[in-house]
Amino acid sequence: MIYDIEYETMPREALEAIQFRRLKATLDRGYASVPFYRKQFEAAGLTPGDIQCLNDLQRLPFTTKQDLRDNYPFGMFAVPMENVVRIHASSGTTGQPTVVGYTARDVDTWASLMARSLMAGGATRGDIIHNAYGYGLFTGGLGAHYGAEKLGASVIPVSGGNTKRQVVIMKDFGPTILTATPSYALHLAEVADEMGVSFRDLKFKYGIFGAEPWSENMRGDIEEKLGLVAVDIYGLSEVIGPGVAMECHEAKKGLHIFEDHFIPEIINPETGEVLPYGETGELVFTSITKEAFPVIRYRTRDITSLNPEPCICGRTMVRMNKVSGRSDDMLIIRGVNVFPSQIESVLMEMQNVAPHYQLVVDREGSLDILTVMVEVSDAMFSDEVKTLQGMEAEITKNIKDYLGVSAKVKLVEPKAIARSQGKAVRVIDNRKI
Ligand code: DLL
Repeated sequence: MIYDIEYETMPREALEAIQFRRLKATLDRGYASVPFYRKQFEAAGLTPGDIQCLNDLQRLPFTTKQDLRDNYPFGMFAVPMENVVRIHASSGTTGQPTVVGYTARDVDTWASLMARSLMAGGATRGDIIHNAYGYGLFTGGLGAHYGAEKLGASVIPVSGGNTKRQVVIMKDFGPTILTATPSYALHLAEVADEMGVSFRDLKFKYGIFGAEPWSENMRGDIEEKLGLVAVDIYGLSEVIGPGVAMECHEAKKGLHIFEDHFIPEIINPETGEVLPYGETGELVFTSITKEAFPVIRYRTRDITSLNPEPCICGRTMVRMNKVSGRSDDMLIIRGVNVFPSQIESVLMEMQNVAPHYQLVVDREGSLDILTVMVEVSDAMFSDEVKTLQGMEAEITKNIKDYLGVSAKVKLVEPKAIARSQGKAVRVIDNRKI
């Protein structure tokens, strides 16, 4: 039994009434139990009682990743440790990791959200789910696992890595849904191919891919190579993990935010001003049902926009467009702002380019130099017409034409770029070393 599905198609007014009730409970909890949030209220000269409608949320200060770090490890928990049943942490590639906690009810809420996400992505209880998200402190593996069980599907808890064994399992067990990062899904297909197994002959119907940005063109490439329908799932540890927003397989156009649990806002990252629907900026979330780790106006650093238009699937929950990148992943190359996913879009438009690339940024004097390393496909070597130099020139021109950025393009042999078992490393920034 999946709870809460009725919220997905609720008229706006009814949903907002529920949101407000839940928001109030969250603010009371934060104020009473987390010294950081009490200070935030005090700094704004407010108490929870001053928040009298959903719009009043905008009167509260933001919470940043730095605030979570300052309260490392458990300072943001709103319940005593004896009520915390699970702890996860973000990888923390830069600085201290962020630690998040869950009560038993939080774990159950999350499982329901993931069950709803899997359903939106095409899964049913009759499916076998090959779950190749990493199990561990990362929320992907266990998040998808609990959701799959809640849905009543059969889950194979294979995690990331040991890729050849995964191919054997996929062949023998006949899973119908693949959950993985998009980059690892491509790697699975590549290894399958080396082993003489065609992904297209396997039983997969849907792939539920997320945890990293992937362009629309990458979706096309994955769908063709893997012979499945690819849908996008979004989430972050600080807010709950995967299952904050999910694309429906009917439209595949933006991710429905589970607004019965999270209130989204889009802000101008420089000024903090709240932007209207349709405008692009930084995504901010307030959780309204979490017990152990409530977040109030948490700045995700993810860049997107919100779309309130009705969806063909019938869900009334607002959609966020595909995340183009994180504000801290944005490269500024000689004054031009560029996200790795924009480069990816250009690359994926081209023939004979493999979906594996890496961006290297160096500084020469006061100039930033961007080198795009991209693998050519095996087919390139049998292509008599195009030379490698010709192709490099074409990619350079396309990047310049579409993004206005001058990049050096370096074609590399198939499989030259390291594969990842989780999130792909797209940028090597030598300027920071
Ligand atoms: O990546 C949770 C997750 C697991 C989501 C499995 C989807 C599937 P973190 O490790 O805390 O949590 O990383 C969160 O990853 O702020 C985004 O920058 C990025 N991200 C997550 N999903 C997407 C997506 C998990 N669908 C950070 N598209 C977020 C683009 C994504 N970026």
